Amino acid sequence: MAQVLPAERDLKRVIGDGEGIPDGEVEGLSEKDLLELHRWLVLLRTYDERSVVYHRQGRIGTYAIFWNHEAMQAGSVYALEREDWIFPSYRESAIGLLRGMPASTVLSWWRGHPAGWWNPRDWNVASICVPIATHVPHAAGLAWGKKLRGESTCAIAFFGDGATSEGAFHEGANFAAVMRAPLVLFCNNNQWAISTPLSAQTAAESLADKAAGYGIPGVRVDGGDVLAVFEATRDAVARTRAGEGPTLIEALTYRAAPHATADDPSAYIDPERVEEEKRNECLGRYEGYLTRLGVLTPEAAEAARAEAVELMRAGIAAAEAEPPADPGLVFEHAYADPPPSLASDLQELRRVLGGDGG
Ligand SMILES: Cc1ncc(C[n+]2csc(CCOP(=O)(O)OP(=O)(O)O)c2C)c(N)n1
Ligand SMILES: [Mg+2]
Repeated sequence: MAQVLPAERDLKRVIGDGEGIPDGEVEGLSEKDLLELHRWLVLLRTYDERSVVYHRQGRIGTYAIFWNHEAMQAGSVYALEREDWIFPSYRESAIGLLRGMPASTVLSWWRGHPAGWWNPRDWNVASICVPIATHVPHAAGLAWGKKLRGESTCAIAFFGDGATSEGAFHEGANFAAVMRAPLVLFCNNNQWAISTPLSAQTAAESLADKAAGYGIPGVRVDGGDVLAVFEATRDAVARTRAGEGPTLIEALTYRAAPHATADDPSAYIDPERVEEEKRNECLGRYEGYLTRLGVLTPEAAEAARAEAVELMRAGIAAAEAEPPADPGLVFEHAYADPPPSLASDLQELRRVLGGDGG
């Protein structure tokens, strides 16, 4: 019979504030690990900030900003093995970079170019999921399949607070729990689903509480604390590998940027709360921790930034150097027997684009 563990009320934290709250430490992480985690955070932060600029320059399309979500992404992926599967939502679009995926691939995705669609098997990173929560059952199915094959690989699915109201979340979480599938359910609770606040999303006291309904553990972690996220995910991964099934991790943060480049949050968000969050953003917090520990020098931080900026410069250049895609691709793979109107639509599209399809 499923054992129902009580949801952990308190937020797990490792990083102190340099004043009254002391720094903790995570067992098993060497100095090299700590610096690699820093490099990952810088890579994601730089990717995000440069992407907003590229959007404004008209070089990528609408873009889902993940500023201040980096600790949740880097901390959790660092707890995985390379064979473990990642199921990202649009908020984790660049998570493949942490596995060595070229920046040009992700930038191409945001340019709507086919070069942005990778083979998930190449990176063990599933396609970026835009429909809310529909990837949770996919992740549950893959994880269950790995278990059936006797492999020790697990999967992690990333989704937002809003996603926990979706049927697909429920179906995926319930199925994975019943099958004891090796799945980590990672909720980035940034307290907004576009303009819908958490208070209008759920009557539950915490999202981690929902785990009790599935008979799995629910843990709450400070989503701005990369080390606490790492530790919570490492524990959840260990549970999956021990055959104990899924864990729901609720990583608490606050969205400090617009939902996406097409959003104007001034219509609904409290600007003071956003400013407070910005002052406490996750990369700065981690750099403070590493500096207090004597592990990070300003030169090393600058070198990590320079490396990431160069990666982005090369990435956007490579994405822009892709030859234009054939517009016919838009019409392919949707119908076994395409209706005749599609042929005339395609003809019209080619005409509008300049005859040669480009
Ligand atoms: C099935 C579905 N319904 C609605 C949308 C439109 N939509 C896009 S983002 C979003 C909010 C999701 O919020 P949350 O799950 O909290 O994730 P966050 O964007 O905050 O990371 C919605 C409703 C969608 N993409 N898919
Ligand atoms: Mg959200």
